[in-house]
Amino acid sequence: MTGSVGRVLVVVPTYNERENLPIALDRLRTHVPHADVLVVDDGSPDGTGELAEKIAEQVAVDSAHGRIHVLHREGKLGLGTAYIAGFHWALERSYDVVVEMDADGSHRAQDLPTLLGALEDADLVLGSRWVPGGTVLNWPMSRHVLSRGANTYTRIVLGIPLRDATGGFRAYRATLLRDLELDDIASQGYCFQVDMAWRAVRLGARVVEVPITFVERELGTSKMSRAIVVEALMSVTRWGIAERSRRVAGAFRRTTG
Ligand SMILES: Nc1nc2c(ncn2[C@@H]2O[C@H](COP(=O)(O)OP(=O)(O)OP(=O)(O)O)[C@@H](O)[C@H]2O)c(=O)[nH]1
Ligand SMILES: [Mg+2]
Repeated sequence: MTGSVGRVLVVVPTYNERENLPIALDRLRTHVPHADVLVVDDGSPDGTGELAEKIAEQVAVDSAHGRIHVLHREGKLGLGTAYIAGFHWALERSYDVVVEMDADGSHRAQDLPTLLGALEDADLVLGSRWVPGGTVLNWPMSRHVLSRGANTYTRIVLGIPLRDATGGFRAYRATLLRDLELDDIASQGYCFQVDMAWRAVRLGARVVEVPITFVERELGTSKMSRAIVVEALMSVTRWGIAERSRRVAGAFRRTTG
């Protein structure tokens, strides 16, 4: 898409999303018709990758819309590395904006124009469930508590002013992605999202949050495990301790030096 923010690529990672992907792609074409899409599929056993190829071929004849591309990887290598592969793909092809978006219907394509609009005055726009106007549909109380708790913990431990650093619906300026050291990022899942946002804040990037409506998936199964949540909390704690030690060491050097 060439709009006021330039050419847009929406990266959609998939693992066994056969039922959801056609709906997600259709909605993207309705709400952001000129955006290109890259599906990053990890050899989904349910045939999501082949289905994505078929849809890509069908839409290729329609030159008025953006194109759909598919990147196939060997096996389930994780959400974080799927995004990193998608980011490299986008940067190699000189896109101006790269969007992260799940395939399972949780991230609504109709909210994407708002994210892209906000990018005019930002380097990274986070779709946020936990700012005024943001909301989550169809979650049990336990998920609300977990997500809000994890985000409050992250905000305090890392000292960053973000309400929803774990969310995965966001838009990056390519210039910011080029400045982040992508090959250095080993985090997965929610931790990947926090890692990226925190690196952006530390670089002095303009990070803003806009409210979104997050809809719990109705079809297919979740790939997020308890282990990924625990990894995220442990990493945030480790980063927080390291950051505080750095600040204390800096203050000590200033008073003694
Ligand atoms: N390529 C790739 N995609 C993945 C992998 N794990 C998850 N995904 C995709 O990443 C997106 C987010 O995964 P979900 O399982 O929905 O995670 P979640 O949204 O935290 O969990 P739910 O709220 O239960 O849906 C979906 O589009 C998945 O298909 C992976 O290892 N590789
Ligand atoms: Mg999901």
